[in-house]
Formats: sequence, structure tokens, C-alpha cells
Amino acid sequence: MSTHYHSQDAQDRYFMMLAIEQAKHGLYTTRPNPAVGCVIVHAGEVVGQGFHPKAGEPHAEVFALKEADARAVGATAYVTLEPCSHTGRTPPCALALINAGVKRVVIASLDPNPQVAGRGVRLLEQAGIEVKVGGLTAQAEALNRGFLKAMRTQMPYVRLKIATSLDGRTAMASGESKWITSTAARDDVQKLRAQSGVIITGSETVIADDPQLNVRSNQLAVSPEQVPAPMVVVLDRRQRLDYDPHANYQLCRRPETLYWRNDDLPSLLKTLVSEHQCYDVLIEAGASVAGSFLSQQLVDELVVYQAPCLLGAKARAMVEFNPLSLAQQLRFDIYQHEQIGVDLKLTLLPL
Ligand code: AOF
Ligand code: ZN
Repeated sequence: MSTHYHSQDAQDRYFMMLAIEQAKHGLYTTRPNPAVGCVIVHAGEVVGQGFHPKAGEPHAEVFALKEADARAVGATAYVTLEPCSHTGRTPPCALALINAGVKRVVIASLDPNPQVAGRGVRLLEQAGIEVKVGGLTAQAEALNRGFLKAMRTQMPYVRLKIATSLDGRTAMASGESKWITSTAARDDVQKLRAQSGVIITGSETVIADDPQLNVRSNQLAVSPEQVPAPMVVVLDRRQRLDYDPHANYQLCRRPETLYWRNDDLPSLLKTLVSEHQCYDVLIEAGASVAGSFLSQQLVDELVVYQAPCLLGAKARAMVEFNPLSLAQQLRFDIYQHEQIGVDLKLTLLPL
């Protein structure tokens, strides 16, 4: 009995892993929708796979069921997110699974979207389908941090990216900063951008670096044209910039650039969710913007690309933040560490 239980569990994990792999195909293209994957298994064999490619297009389940066809009868469906129960841009996936004759559904995480929120599970159960929720939940949720946080709290998931030297410096005193980290690390940043609905920067960064802040890498598994362009917000409290098609700065030539002129950062974040459906925020700015977000505890994830070089004590520090004592330090958990080319990438979660 217990052997049977364990093998069922191991099987569920294995097929859910495949469903998560499916979901990853949509990671850069589904915004504002979540990335979702689905695998249909009949008698131990995968008979259908699918993922949600893009908002407005069919959901993961639809593609997987289509491939499975008649083999969906009596099958188990593995879905990384609770099948939807609402008629949105597409009909409810819970009904599609029921109508296809699926016998069992394994779900890695529940959908906090108020239009779904448990109703998908209830529909399936009412139709006599065995539903299991859980298993690889953390891995599945990691694909949709912004969507899940925004649906639960109306606030976006905020990533702060900083490229530094070994001694935590981001530029020389003169401002010279191109380049501290290698091309491999800078290509990796393209993945962060491609996952984000919005990039926030500061007027200082615009004036100093004239960045484009667009997605342009061909390192992504999808072509950059398929990635919806992240919106750009420039924090410009001192009104140093404006939209002017003839302006010298690349971002200022784009009419869609948003200038945020008061310094209420929580209200900016709230607005990004409620008015722009931006659930994943990436901050690419200088030390003072980084310091503001960090000291107001608005950062969910700090991503540091650290180059193995020393720039010296006169170079600029990565965060403008002046704790008065050790007790006021900001501390993090190391969530991930990896080497990217010659640099180190640290993903840190504030404690
Ligand atoms: C699923 N399977 O593959 C996805 C789901 O506007 P719509 O119709 O595309 O609906 C979007 C909502 O559906 C989205 O906010 C989320 O709650 C759910 N996403 N659900 O059953 C999927 N992508
Ligand atoms: Zn659906």
C-alpha cells in the first residue's frame, strides 16, 4: 500500500515537472497572463502537452487536450495552475477537461485570480473528477511571482537588479561605468527584462547612461519580437526630463515612457498593477533609487551581478542607504547563486 502511494507520488512529481517545463515556454510571452503548462497522461504515457503562449490565445489545457484527442478519456491531467472556471478571452478550461473525459487532475498551485480562486477545483470535483492540489508548488509558483502576488495583494513583485564590482561599486567617481560586468551577465539581464511588465529607472540614469531599456537579446528561447515590450517608468521628481521627440535621450523620444513626478513609490507600484496590469517590476537605476526602494521595503528580490574586480573606495557604492547602526542593516537570504560567464549572479530575498 505504502509502495503504491510512493510510486503514485513520484509519478505525479515527474509529470508535473514536465508540465512546468511546458509552462516555461510561455515565460516571456504571456504577460499579463501567467505562464501555465499542461501534460495529459494516459496509462503512464504522455499523450498531450501544451502551454499558454500569449494573452488572448487558448490556455495550456486546450493545446494539451487537442493533442491527446480521444486518449484524454480516463487520463490524468497535470496542470501547473488551477484550470480556469471563467469565460474570459477563452472558455473555461475546467469544462474542457470535464468534457474531454479526464478522470483525475493534479494541480501545482491554485489560481488566486478572483474570477477563478477555487472555483476551477470545485467544478472538476462536482463532475466527479479526482483532484489533487500540491506537489512542486514552489517550482510552479516561481514562474508567476508577479501574477500571483498581484492577484493576492494588488501590489506587484519587485526585482531590483544591480551590477557591481567585488567591492560593491557600480561606477567610478567620474560616473564611468561601461562595463563592469561581462556581456554574458548583461545578456542574462535581458531575461529579467523579458519577464517584466515594466522597468523603472531614474532621471539620473537616463541623463548619465541614456539607456534604451528594451528587450533585444537573441539569447531568449523566443524571438524578442514575440516579447511584449516592457513599459518604462522614469522617476523624475525634479522634472528634469520630458517627452520631446527631439530630446537627446532615447527614452524621452518614446511617447509611451511614463514620468513619475511625486515620490510616493508605493502608490506608483499600486498604479502599475491597477492601471497597467504590470505585475512584475524590474528596477534598473542608480544608487539613490535603489536605496529608496530598499529602505521602504518595497523590494521582493534583489538580483546582484557581481564582477570579480575591485574599483576602490572612491568609486560609487551600489546603494545609497545610511543605516545608523548595525541593527539597521538590511539582510537577505541567498535564494540562488550561479556563475554567469566570469561574473557571479546572486538572487537574494530580503529577510
Ligand atoms: C488556465 N490555463 O493556461 C492560463 C490560465 O483572459 P483569459 O481568458 O486568457 O484568462 C486569463 C486568466 O486565466 C488569467 O488571469 C488566469 O487567472 C487564468 N490563466 N488559466 O486555466 C492557462 N493561462
Ligand atoms: Zn483556462
